[in-house]
Amino acid sequence: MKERFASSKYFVLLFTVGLLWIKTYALYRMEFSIEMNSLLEQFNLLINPLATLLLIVGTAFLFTSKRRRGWLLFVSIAYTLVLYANVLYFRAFSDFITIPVLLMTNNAADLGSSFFALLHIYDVLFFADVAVIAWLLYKKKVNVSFVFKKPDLRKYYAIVASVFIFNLALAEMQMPWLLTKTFDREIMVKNLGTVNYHVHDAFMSSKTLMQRAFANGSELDEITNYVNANDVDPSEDMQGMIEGKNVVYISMESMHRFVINKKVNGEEVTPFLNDLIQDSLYFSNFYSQVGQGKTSDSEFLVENSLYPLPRGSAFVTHADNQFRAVPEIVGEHGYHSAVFHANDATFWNRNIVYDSLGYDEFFDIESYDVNENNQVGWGLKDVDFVEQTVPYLKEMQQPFYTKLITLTNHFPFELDPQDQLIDPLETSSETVNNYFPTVRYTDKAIETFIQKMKDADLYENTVFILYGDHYGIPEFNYNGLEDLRGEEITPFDHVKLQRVPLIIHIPGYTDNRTIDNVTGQIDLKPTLLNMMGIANDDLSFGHDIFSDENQPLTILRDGSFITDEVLYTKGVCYDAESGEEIEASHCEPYSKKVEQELSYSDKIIYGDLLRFKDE
Ligand code: GP9
Ligand code: MN
Repeated sequence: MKERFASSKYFVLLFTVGLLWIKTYALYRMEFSIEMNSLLEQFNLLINPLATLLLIVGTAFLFTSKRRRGWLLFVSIAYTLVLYANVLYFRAFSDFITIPVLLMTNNAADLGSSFFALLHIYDVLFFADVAVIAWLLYKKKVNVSFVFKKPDLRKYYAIVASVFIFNLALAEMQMPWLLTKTFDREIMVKNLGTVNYHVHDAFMSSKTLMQRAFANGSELDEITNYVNANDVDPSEDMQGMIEGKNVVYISMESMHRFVINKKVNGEEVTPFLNDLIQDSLYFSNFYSQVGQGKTSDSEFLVENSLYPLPRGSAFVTHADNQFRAVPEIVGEHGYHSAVFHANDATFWNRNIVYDSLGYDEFFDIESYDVNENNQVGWGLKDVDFVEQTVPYLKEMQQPFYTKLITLTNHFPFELDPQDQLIDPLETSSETVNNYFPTVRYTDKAIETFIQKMKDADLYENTVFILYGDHYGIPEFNYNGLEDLRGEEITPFDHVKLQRVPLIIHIPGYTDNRTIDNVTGQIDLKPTLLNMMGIANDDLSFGHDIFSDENQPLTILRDGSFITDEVLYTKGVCYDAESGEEIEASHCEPYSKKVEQELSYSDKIIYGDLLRFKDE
């Protein structure tokens, strides 16, 4: 009798957890079309609701037995409603709810009358388990009389914590950067579960909301003064040079500058780009200035001429800020703007940020035919991507301002054998070995794109700006680069490895040349606007790279900086040319400015200061 009582006392707890657990897993599989790449991922998806459910259902036993039934039912309903709200949101936007999204009333308005269309008759099944729980509690009067005594409670929490840590460890094993790069909501939900995802999101949102709440317009005056004092007159030669022409940016995934004009095993890595450079303005000292937000940071720099954030991605944390980005500005001059990127629209929060930046259209993975024959690594192969993009451009209202974001040359650099136009290298790093064939493949994709643009009669009237978004070889694979170079990679070399190609190709332009000045992604906005004949009256930290007055100083997100003469990183001042250590006094004149500029830019973003601009 005693034994039966003991075994039944956990019954209601475990039964409730079990039912809600099964339901969550069923929803993951049936509603949230979550991508599964390995058995381990499947296992993690299965176990990820467990710790949370044990924790929240377990709270019922902190209450007196009188309240316990009500609380158990309440928890089950609340949990179900959170899941169900996500289901409805996912049906509408293929995305999970975030706090900023909840606070964005226009999103709710978008849903509007279509709300009822999102409801399915079988949705009543979502609540079937809650009905069973209610029946057990109130009709069957199942036993809820036991109390957690202190030692039991400790054991219980220890079990919950162990399950959670086990889950987290599995997740970190697959995604080592999961907690620092919390940009992909599907990955968060897949690995940590819906509730933990929401807890994390709420924490992040409140943190940034506070900073915004305490901001006021007065800080903007100081920053405006700083920017004006450092402003340079844009180049008159280049002013309006491409007025009225279409603009196509190509963001080349993980494209280091060192692949340009490089041969491996006797073969060029980028034969097409090498030729293109002969007919283009080519910048050989152009730096990627990204932080943790990687590709999204490069986009942020290029569109806003603001620095990316020191932690996380501004695309994710400050998507709703007031910006004054290039798509919005050129839109006021009759341009139609669009982004092409064959990845999930929610990746890096693009579906939300692109609206804030003023983009008219976003052609995401849904706009592309992706099948098992044309994808590799992260998704649609670059050649197929550009081939499917040109017809959209052909239909587009002109002049257009567009951006294509390539994907195949992404870590870990996977490629099908038939796409390997050069052999992998043989260094001690698999990553470095595979990097060169995928770069070679992207080079071919860009060649295909330019050819298709010619075939579509779009080439002559379009300006092409190609840039690398950021480095491709992570530091932990530098051993392969060291094999290749036959020398150690120093902190000085590490900074130089942040250089990416910048190619401005203007069909018919005759003054093509290579420009060695130190420049960075932050400079593209003022440079392009001047070339388009549009005055840049906004807060931009970059400068027109063609201006005679320009005094090169390129600042990286970690506080490193580069001028024509010096390179500073990790507390050491170097001669920018030779890489020799020089006296700190050579770098000191810039240090204060660097710090000031980064902190001003952060203030603008954290305080959402541009919203005060017109006041
Ligand atoms: C994903 C692509 C890659 O859509 O932009 O992002 P990354 O990992 O390079 O930041
Ligand atoms: Mn990238």
